[in-house]
Amino acid sequence: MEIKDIKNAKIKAWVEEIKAMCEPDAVYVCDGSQEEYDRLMKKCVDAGLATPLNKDKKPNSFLFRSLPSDVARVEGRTFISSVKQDDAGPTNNWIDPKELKETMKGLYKGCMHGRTMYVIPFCMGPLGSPISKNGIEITDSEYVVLNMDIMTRAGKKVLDVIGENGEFVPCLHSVGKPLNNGEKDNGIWPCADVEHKYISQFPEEHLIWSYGSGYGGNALLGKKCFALRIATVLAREEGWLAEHMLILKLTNPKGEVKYVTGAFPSACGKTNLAMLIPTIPGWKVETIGDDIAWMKFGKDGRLYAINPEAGFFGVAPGTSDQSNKNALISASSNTIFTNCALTEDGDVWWEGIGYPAKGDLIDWKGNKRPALAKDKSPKGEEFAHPNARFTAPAKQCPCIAPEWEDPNGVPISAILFGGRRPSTVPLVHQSRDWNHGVFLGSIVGSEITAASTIDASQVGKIRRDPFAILPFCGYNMGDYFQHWINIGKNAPDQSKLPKIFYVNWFRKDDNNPDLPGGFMWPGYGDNSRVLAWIFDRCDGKDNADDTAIGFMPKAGAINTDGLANYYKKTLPEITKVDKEGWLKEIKDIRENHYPKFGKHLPKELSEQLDILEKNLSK
Ligand code: GTP
Ligand code: SPV
Ligand code: MN
Repeated sequence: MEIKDIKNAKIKAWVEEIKAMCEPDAVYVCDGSQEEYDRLMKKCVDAGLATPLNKDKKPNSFLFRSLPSDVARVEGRTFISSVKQDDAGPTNNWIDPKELKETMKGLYKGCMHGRTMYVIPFCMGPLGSPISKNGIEITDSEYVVLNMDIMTRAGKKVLDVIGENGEFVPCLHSVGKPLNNGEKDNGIWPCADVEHKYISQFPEEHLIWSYGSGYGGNALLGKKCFALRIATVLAREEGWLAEHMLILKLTNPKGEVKYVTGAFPSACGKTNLAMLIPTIPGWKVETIGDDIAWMKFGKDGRLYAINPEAGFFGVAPGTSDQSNKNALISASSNTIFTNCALTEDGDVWWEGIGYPAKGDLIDWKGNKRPALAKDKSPKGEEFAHPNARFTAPAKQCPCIAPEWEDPNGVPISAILFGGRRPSTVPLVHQSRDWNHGVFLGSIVGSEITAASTIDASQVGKIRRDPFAILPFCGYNMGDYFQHWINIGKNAPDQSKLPKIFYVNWFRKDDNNPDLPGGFMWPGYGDNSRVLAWIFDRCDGKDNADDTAIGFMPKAGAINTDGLANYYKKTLPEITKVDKEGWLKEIKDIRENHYPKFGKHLPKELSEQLDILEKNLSK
């Protein structure tokens, strides 16, 4: 389609304005058809940017390789450009919007020379849902168009929904690599140097400008930029929640159903939990979403969640038949792979795929190397980048719940928080009430993973990542805590609020040679044992002890049937209160974490910290 096919005057004017600034060779409005997808993919293959995979192994699937400077989100180059710095808060990078726009306009000027400018109308959430929101992404990257086609509902149908007067969030993206004088990409992933990358959100205008990166959340602007950074702002204005959470449907052996959301930081197990295959008989998990949840109160006073996305942008390494078979099946056709290794027979491979590769591999940097006899590689020598990803349509997931596109969403019974904590935080504990739950969310910490940094030396260090939304909150995190407190306070019916839990699959004991990876809990499918306890807690079952830190499983309340003996031995250790550890935790929260928020820290949270300290000293 062309600009003249756009009926909405506001969209048309904006597209014309960007065209004049970026000076593309051509402008194309995406209709979202299969023909368009195939044509753009062919363009990528012809430019040497995409490799078609073997049709017998991965039908209609393609591999892209990016550059080492463009393998993950760039938090240091991500900005919340609010009018006042105080509104961006202590955890976001801030530049005055006037200054940032001047800088970025300088970069955008003529940045699409030699390229086509694509206009992608997209919807976050099921079309026609009262919770969904529309956006228009302008980009000069075919890779982005192709990924947005899988990750969102995109194309002409969304222009029809927006109509002549509907609202939309304008999202501008350029890879920041103009092609002058007939220059070609020649198989090299286009992007700008790190210091010229800008992932900018203008919260007052509900506007996104991204420049210089073609990767993931930096470039697929519906995801982190819109569905979290801008949506957190909208959610606060409108009284709902936009969260970095998976959504799953849990069915017990009696056929009773509960829906659960979970906020874990990047690469900490959301996709895995959302698609889990329970190891305890009779239980079933189905997927609603694996990364983002938008939640609003329904007429019945319960909190309802939708998944604003239509696909999975999932971490490839570590995904195997054993760990996440459903993700592998989701990505077995019609999938885009990024930074995975390529096998001799035209399939993809990554560390932790469950089997060694044969012969030579082309690694994610494009180098041919003989495969190792195992499915692990030394750090820094991986064949697939640790943040290699698959982009797969959600509808291909074998365990997608039939109601995953229900425009009204699903009613949430439990909210989980979690992260990679090698010590202190137990396998599971439950908050006493809503505010205690908000406290638990506010203190989430985790080891840094390859998803959140392009600097490998940072990986493994522990940092606080409140609500797992640290890199994705579009306003002052202290005010975000207050918003969560207010949601509880103003809930239409307090008794119908979801119960809040803190889980940790990642306790470690490196001195126990029995434990694979040093993990004291098997994780993955065995997390169903914890989900079952949580399910029963939501029904008020008497299966918990009231401890200093909250409700914890009574001895024997976690089903251990079929669990390896060495895990039965570690279980008491990871289900008790580590008093020393928590006292250190309190000291760190009091001295380093909470003071950052100054007057924006809700008094309810300092009260919770005092209560915890008092409980522990009893
Ligand atoms: P983002 O897409 O970055 O937001 O990540 P995510 O939270 O969806 O993480 P994902 O489920 O893709 O998991 C990332 C990594 O954690 C993978 O390498 C998994 O193998 C590993 N992982 C997931 N669940 C578990 C678990 O229960 N135990 C252990 N030890 N590792 C896990
Ligand atoms: C994350 O980092 O949390 C992701 C991947 O889900 S990205 O979309 O690149 O942010
Ligand atoms: Mn994520």
